[in-house]
Amino acid sequence: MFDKIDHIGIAVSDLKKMISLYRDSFGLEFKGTEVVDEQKVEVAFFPVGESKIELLEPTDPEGPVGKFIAKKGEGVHHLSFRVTDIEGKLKQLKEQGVALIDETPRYGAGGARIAFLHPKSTGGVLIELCER
Ligand code: CMX
Repeated sequence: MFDKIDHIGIAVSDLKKMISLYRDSFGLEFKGTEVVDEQKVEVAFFPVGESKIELLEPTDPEGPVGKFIAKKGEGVHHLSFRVTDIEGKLKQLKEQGVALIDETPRYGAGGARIAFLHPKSTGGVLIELCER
């Protein structure tokens, strides 16, 4: 079903400060930032092995990450699994009774096609499927 962990998304309220932590203190390679209007976030990328850390700062308090920080504070926001045939995977998961947030994929950071599963059916973890 899933090939590998594509990235871990972490909600932050001060992207500049957290970029400095991950780049300067943790010594990770900083690959730049991107504003993803559709998700109302600015994302900073840090490859780690085969996966990435994505720091997510809300660009709008009413977006999903803005609401998350207001409710729960900063922290791990989602886990993204790399897949092939994202439509087929969504169909299989739906048939197995998993609640989908996205019935069809949309576009995320880096031009990836992404779709989310609802945390109510995944043990409280927001899971993203990601096809590149
Ligand atoms: N992880 C775990 N649980 C979460 C969550 C998260 N990231 N975000 C919200 N929830 C939980 C809430 O705690 C709440 O639980 P309770 O009902 O037990 O209180 C429930 O989900 C509903 O949350 P809400 O605050 O009322 O918010 P909404 O229902 O409006 O939205 C969600 C929740 C998950 C459907 C929405 O955030 C969403 O569609 N997320 C997908 C898109 C996204 O997160 N994009 C940002 C990153 C994009 C990128 O990587 O580029």
